[in-house]
Amino acid sequence: MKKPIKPIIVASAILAIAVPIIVLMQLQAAPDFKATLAGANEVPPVATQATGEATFFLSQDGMSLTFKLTAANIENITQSHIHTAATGVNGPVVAWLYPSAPPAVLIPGAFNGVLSEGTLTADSLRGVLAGRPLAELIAAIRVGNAYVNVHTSQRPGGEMRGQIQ
Ligand SMILES: [Cu+2]
Repeated sequence: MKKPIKPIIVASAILAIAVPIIVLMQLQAAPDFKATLAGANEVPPVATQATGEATFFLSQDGMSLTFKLTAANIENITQSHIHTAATGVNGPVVAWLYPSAPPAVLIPGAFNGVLSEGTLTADSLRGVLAGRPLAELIAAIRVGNAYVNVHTSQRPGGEMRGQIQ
């Protein structure tokens, strides 16, 4: 006759499985904001195979914005920024994503992968947001008034763009 399984063992086994899953879920939490980049989103639209994605995680205290920017099927990247403007409108640069500060730095030839990773703070803000709190950029993002774009040597005005949402 089998011994009954002790409840404490069952509880331990459940915890042993559940805790790592919960930790993993937190590590892979959905980003607070995301931008999907394509040539069609540029103003005017650009015919290109290039695609990209930017993800943003806002810190608990709202003082820093961690980002990761990937790009694919693109050539001769020179720079990437956050600009402020609504969909369909071009606006000024307010933060640099690649490189982290001017001047632009050409990556010759094809590029596929992580273009840039970093953390933006109030000190990262430029142009119309220079000297302003990070909360002003976050407010612009929340109302759909900010976008990421990637510039190339063949498309200096921007080869692909995505509104941050
Ligand atoms: Cu730009």
